[in-house]
Amino acid sequence: MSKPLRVAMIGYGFMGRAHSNAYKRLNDFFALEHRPVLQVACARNAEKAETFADTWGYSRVETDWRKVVEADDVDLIDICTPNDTHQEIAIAAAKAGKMIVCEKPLARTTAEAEPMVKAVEAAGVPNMVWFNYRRVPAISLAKQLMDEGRIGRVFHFRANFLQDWTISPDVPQGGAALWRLDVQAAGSGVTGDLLAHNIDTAMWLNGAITRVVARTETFVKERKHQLTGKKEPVGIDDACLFIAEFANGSLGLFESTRYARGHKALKTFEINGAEGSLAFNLEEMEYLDYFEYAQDSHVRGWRRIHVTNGEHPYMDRYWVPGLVVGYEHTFLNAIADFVKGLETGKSVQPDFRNALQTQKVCDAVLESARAGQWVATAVEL
Ligand code: SOE
Repeated sequence: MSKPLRVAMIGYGFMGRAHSNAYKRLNDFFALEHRPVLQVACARNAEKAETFADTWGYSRVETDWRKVVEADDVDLIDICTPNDTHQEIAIAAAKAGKMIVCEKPLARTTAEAEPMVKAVEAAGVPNMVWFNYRRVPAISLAKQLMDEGRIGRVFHFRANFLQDWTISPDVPQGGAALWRLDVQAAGSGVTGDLLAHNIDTAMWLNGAITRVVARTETFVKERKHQLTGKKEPVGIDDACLFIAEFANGSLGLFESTRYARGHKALKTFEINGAEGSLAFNLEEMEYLDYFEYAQDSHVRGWRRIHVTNGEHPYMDRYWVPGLVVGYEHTFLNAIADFVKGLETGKSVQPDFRNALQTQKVCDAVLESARAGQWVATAVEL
């Protein structure tokens, strides 16, 4: 007999779709006791909530999230709203004893995120932040190889997240779909939206980042705000570059921008160690590149691992070797791990406390860019 896991989705954008798809397909691929039930779709706009609920199969709609977190027919709250609303919803949901899965970044700032961590820990409710890229099978394989010590002492971690969708000064800021450009709603620009992913991956693979020095830029200084209809100053960082020191003595170099013409979601990393290197590129997400120094020198070279075998992370759940999975499966894998955590009693990572560490690095990066100097992160891993 399966146990229902009644889900309330708060928000209806791109991430609401990605998560809804994951709930719907979960039991098709993973053998789990719990079965997600799409119970409530919540949005302030009733028509949008209805359309979303009809499309994805939610049983009912609400326009007030406060009613949703208190509802008796809901077990799990999924927060897919703009960043400025995460804190209030998460704290209320924790107080109501609900499980919570929250879109990244956890909040706009560390100060905003800390009470969220306290609330879920005080309530003892299972919680997770959707840093989905950890669940790309090739990135999970990189984690396995790092944990096996395959590349030895790490010297360098290099990561990018490049996009190009905000180059035109005619792109407005604020409101539906464009809240990521509005500093009030988002908290920051590429730092919280894109670099947070790179930072999460980096600290998962290579340990704590201890200090950073950063430079940010806002190329378009004013944009029309969709809600006021007026041109308003742009408060977000359009681009951010930073250098990092890791606790293990390695050096990090990170770059993110929405002004890299031609790139839509070029998320990459390369790690160089004494015994080898690893490289990943989201545009070819089924591959992990691995250089192994221990091979005889006449055959030594980069090897491309097609991460589709049954022994690769998550891949035994999907197709036969050689056949790939995609972006949407990262969300399936994430919710599968969360549900497995419920069934084994082992909390899933990244939880709120772990995601708080990424938030601290983001804050230190933005502070360093303002101050023009190195800033310590106070990360606790
Ligand atoms: C922004 O364009 C965005 O959708 C991020 O918000 C997501 O977190 C990232 O995975 C893809 O890009």
